[in-house]
Amino acid sequence: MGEDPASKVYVAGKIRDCGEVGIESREFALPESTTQEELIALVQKLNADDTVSGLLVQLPLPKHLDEKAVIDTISPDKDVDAFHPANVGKIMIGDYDFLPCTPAGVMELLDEYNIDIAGKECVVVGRSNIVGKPQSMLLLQRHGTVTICHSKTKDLAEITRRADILVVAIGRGEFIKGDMIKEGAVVIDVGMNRNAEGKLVGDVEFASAEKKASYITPVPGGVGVMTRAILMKNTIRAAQK
Ligand code: L34
Repeated sequence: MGEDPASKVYVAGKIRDCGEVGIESREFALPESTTQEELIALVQKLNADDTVSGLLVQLPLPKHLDEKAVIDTISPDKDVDAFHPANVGKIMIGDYDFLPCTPAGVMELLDEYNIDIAGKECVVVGRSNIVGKPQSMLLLQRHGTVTICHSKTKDLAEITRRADILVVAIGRGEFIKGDMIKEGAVVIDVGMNRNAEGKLVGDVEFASAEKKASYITPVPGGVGVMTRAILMKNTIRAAQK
């Protein structure tokens, strides 16, 4: 929807990934002027289309559109982002069909590097519905001791310094510095920000953080590409179902 330059890059990446994996994709690049009714009508049409296994509405939406109403319209069976309330609720219970792409990508990274979660101090910085909250639930399901921090948290550095596994998703460029990280911690940077020079940076200041961390994800080339990989996995799962 509209002219968000970051969205264009992300969606182009998803379409490219589909081609590589062998998933047929269709893009509907709707103008900023699209009404709520028109967008909802398109989602309903794709819900009813048997040739479509999965669909997503790339966020953010232009301000005049009601994100929640649009997400509520997506068929939970085709909801490859796992943003629909029915799928969000299933995550709370631990009995789910799809996981949201970014937190699931983070879990897959931890598993791929054999990083144990059980009993570990896991600190999630950020409490969004699409990353912070589901990420916390997934770490909890794997028996982490989870603390969720946010913009109102007092003594943030004191809490982040306790983390064995630190997941940062606050949307503030290079906010977490090396002195906020415990020696040997695993640092996962979900952030995607452009700094004053137009360079892509995460929510973690990589240069100072990598001196402390045992493992750390780069930006770009870290969590973002995992988000796209899990979207492919969810779409194949939707098709199989
Ligand atoms: N509905 N909206 C919906 N689903 C999603 O899963 C997303 N998200 C987030 C934004 N809005 C969404 C994404 O797709 C973030 N996101 C996303 C996807 C891909 C990448 C980053 C974020 C990505 O490909 N990152 C590349 C660099 C891209 C660049 O050069 O800007 C990387 O290497 O990290």
